[in-house]
Amino acid sequence: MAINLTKGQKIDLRKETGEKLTNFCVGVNWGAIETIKKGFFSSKKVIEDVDLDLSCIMTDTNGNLVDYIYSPEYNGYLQKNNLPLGKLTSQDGALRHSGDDRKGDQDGDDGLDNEIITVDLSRLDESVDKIFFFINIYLNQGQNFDFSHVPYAKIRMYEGTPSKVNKVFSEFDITTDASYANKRALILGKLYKRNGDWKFDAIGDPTEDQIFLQTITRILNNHAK
Ligand SMILES: [Ca+2]
Ligand SMILES: [Ca+2]
Repeated sequence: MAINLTKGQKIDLRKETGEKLTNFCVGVNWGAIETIKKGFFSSKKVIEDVDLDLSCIMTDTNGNLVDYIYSPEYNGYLQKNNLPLGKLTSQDGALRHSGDDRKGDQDGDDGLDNEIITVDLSRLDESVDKIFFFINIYLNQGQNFDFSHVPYAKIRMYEGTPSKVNKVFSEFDITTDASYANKRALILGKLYKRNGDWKFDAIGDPTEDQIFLQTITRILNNHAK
């Protein structure tokens, strides 16, 4: 049975067999916003794309940034501002992002995650002590919504690959919590090392950040030390 995570819950990365969980995926599944526009004679369904971005940063025991994964879609802006460019793979190859999904499920929940980070803890750089996962809503021009408008957004950790789910280890439902209204960023949780073992802490902290760079700064200041 998958563990249904609640905010602040800490779990060991151990399978039911007691074996350590070292290879898994962290995936986010979400849907586009559906609204019914009523006319005089008929109504029609209008679908609005929802672009969530899953990212992560790795820090060392002193809380300093070691590496990161965030979308290269923002490289134009990042380059202009002399900021590190986006990338989908960590330097050690231990973490890999499946790529940017800009729309969300268009036809109801397909049960598959729209953005996934594959994790292999055995390949991780020795200096990495914590890995923080977070998501940000990217608003296209003319859009204005927050997590409370997204029909569903769920995070899960599972064994398998981006295209095949073998066994779900834990799940975390984002949009059912009322505190996520008016929020466009969410610090999902952290993997952290304790006495050589990896654990997961479901932080579930929503924030008003407008862009992922603000979320990174917030994590480094408030969570990584
Ligand atoms: Ca996206
Ligand atoms: Ca999906």
